[in-house]
Parts: sequence; C-alpha cells; structure tokens
Amino acid sequence: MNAPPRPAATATPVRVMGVVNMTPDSFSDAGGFDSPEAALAHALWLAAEGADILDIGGESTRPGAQPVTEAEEIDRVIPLIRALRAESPIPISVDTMKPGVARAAIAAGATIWNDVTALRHAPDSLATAAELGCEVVLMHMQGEPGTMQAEPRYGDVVAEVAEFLARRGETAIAAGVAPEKIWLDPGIGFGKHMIRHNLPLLKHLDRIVALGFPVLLGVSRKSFIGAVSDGPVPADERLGGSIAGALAGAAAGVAAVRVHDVRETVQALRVWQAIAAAG
Ligand code: HH2
Repeated sequence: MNAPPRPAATATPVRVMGVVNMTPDSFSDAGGFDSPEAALAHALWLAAEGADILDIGGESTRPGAQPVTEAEEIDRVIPLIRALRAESPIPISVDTMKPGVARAAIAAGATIWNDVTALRHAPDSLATAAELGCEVVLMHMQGEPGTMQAEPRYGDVVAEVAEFLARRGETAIAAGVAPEKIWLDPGIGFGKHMIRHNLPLLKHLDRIVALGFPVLLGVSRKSFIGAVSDGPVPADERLGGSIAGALAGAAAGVAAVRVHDVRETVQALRVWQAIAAAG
C-alpha cells in the first residue's frame, strides 16, 4: 500500500545575494576589475547563474583595508549600478556605510542599503535611510573594521548579537524606517573570534531569525573556514566551507545568503530544499 501523501515542506526558498566588489583590496576576491565593462559582465554572469540580488561594494571592510573617500566610492560603484540597472531587472543592493553613497546608489537604481555598521557610521544615516525609503540591512559588528579582530569580547555572543540587532531594528523604526524594509545580519567575522564567536552564532542562527525580520547571512569565503579546516586556506579555496555555512543558514530559516560563488550555492540550496520537500 502506498503511504499517504505528506504535506510539502514549508521552507521558503533562500535568496542568493551575489557579491560584486569594486575594490582593489577585498579579502575575498582581491576585487578590482580591469574595466567597468568587465565588472558589468561579472554582475550579469552572477545574475545568469541564479543570483536573486546583487550586492555592489566600493570599500573593503577587511582589517587594514585602505579607507575610501565618499567621492571615490561613488566613482567606483555608481557607474556599475547604472549600467546594471539598464541591462537587468535584478534587485541591487549597495554595500556602504556612507549615507551619501547610499543616496547616490538608490538614485541610480539600487533598492537595498546594506550597511555593515547598522546605520551607526554617520549622524544622518538613520534619517537618510528613512528618507530614501529603501530596504536596509542592519549588520552587527563589534568595533570598527580596522581593529575589530584585535580582541573581540562577549559574555554570551548569541544573546548580545540578538539584543543589538533587536535594538537597532527598533531604533531604525523609531527613526522612520518601515519595519517591512528591515533585514538583520549577525555579521559573521565582524569583531568575532574565528571559532569562539562565529561558530555559536552559526549554530544558533534561529535565535536571530526569531526576532521576526528577514535575516541575511554572509559566510562566503570568510577566514574562519580556514581556521575550522586544516589551517589557513586561500580565500578562493573556501567554497566547501562557504556552502556548509549557507546550508546552516537555510536550516535556520535565513531569508538570504551573501555569496561570491553563486552557481554552486544555488545548486546546494536547491538540493537541500528538494530533500526537505521530499515525501
Ligand atoms: N561581509 C562582507 C562585506 N559586507 N555585508 C553584510 N550584510 N554581511 C556580511 O557578512 C558582509 C557584508 C565581507 O566580505 P567581502 O565583501 O567579500 O569582503 P570586503 O569587505 O573585504 O570587500
């Protein structure tokens, strides 16, 4: 006798955000395209590979990266956003902590402001986000990008990150950002000990998801993957660990993962989801 049909799995598909770094010094891909055309081609390639969103950044957050002026950052990202908007309907996010860059990016066609400082970098960040009416990603980071990995300290990392994100969500709403425009991100690798802080956060992502906002997770090519493996591994050899992190996110119910390797992540998520939906 056949078994009765089972209800389909309820897991919503995890969206894939492809990273396009317009930086000469990103830790993850050493960034830098020879020309704007090459950057556009890469972005369109990520879209063709199945990205749901493209995240364009013009300043590396790697400790020791060169600071970039607002004008320079605008020069790096706006031509690409404009060109991409003309070629593709894919949602675009801008990875910046500067309200002036976010403003220019939204005017050029981006719809998401991805801010690793959770709108704390400039006095007018919150008001600008409210005025622009765009989606915002509020990410947790302890300290500043230049020094954040020096000596990160927490009592209970999961509780503290969750508490911070809940408060920043409330603060953004109080400043006029619509609740449905807010995403949260635990900020893996941002002021976190490679093992002692990143791993519990990944294990207990469900507690960030439980805050009720969509969660974005960035694990792709991060250094802790080497630390958990046999030792330092070059950034472009961290695909297996990146996918393991994306699947941990999917299992916990994150809304999206921020990745460099779109095709492989899409495949892994599809298989994971097909298994979850099997009878
Ligand atoms: N990670 C990086 C940059 N931006 N934004 C969010 N919301 N979440 C993340 O985890 C995140 C992020 C670091 O990765 P990458 O862009 O590859 O490196 P760099 O900052 O050196 O350009």
